[in-house]
Amino acid sequence: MKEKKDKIIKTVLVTGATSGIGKATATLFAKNGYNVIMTGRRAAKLKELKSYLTGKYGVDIVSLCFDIRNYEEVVKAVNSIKRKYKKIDVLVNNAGLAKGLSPVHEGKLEDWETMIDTNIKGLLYITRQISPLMVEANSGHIINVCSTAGHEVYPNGNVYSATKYAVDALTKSMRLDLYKHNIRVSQVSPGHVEQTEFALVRFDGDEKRAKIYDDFTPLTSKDVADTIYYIASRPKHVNIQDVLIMSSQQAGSNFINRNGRIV
Ligand code: NDP
Ligand code: 8X3
Repeated sequence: MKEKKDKIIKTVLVTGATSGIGKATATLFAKNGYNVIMTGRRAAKLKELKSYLTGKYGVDIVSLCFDIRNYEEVVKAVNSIKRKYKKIDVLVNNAGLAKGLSPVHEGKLEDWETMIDTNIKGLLYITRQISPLMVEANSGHIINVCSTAGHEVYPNGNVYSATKYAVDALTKSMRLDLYKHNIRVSQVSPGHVEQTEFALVRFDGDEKRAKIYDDFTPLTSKDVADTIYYIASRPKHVNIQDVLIMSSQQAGSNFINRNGRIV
């Protein structure tokens, strides 16, 4: 007779789940039976996604509304879940953005601060709060969302690229700090991704400038979510360190075949 085993329910924390890659990732983990803690600044979007995922997949969904650039807000948010979630199995460090696309001599300081504070300091703030729980549990998996821009530069991408090079360095160094605690540290580095608000945010809501995917087919947010879930679902002895992924029409940051979308 087969022994009946209780199913172990895992918990994932996804930052920046109100749109794009984070939303697709939160949805995919919920679909696969994970309890999902998701974060972002837009309360209405979190509420809408929470009600959709709870209704559709019947898993526990917690939404935490805070600005990842503010360390006090990060600490408060993580403290609010610590009693219920002693163990976070997977942390997806996804919240991030690009602001502007200008040569360095014309760049806006405010844009630079926003990117550095969100993409580097925000990632560090949440990691500082969640990684001790993983060390205590002697298990866990951190998956950072980097970019092709973290591996090569392109004209006017200066500070955004610098923040993603920093993410790459943090992925590598966090792995050195944490592998002895049985914690995997991985990274996904996508090229252009649609079904996101990335371009709209980069160009300050200018819809015309944000139309950058009309003449080629980029990746979708689901393609990246699938990759993140694949990384998270490997057997415990396997750590995928980095996945550099681009659409078939992109060969590098500076090489895109813009001769029409794939039909
Ligand atoms: P979106 O703009 O669709 O999503 C960004 C997410 O980050 C949103 O949920 C947003 O939530 C959150 N976020 C931004 N700033 C903050 C903040 N200060 N505090 C809390 N949350 C914040 O873009 P993507 O899905 O494309 O971006 C996700 C990640 O993927 C980013 O790290 C980006 O650099 C990376 N990436 C994107 C690519 C692309 O072409 N789209 C390619 C390669 C990497 P809210 O606004 O509610 O706070
Ligand atoms: C987003 C991709 O090429 O716009 O990280 O920097 S790119």
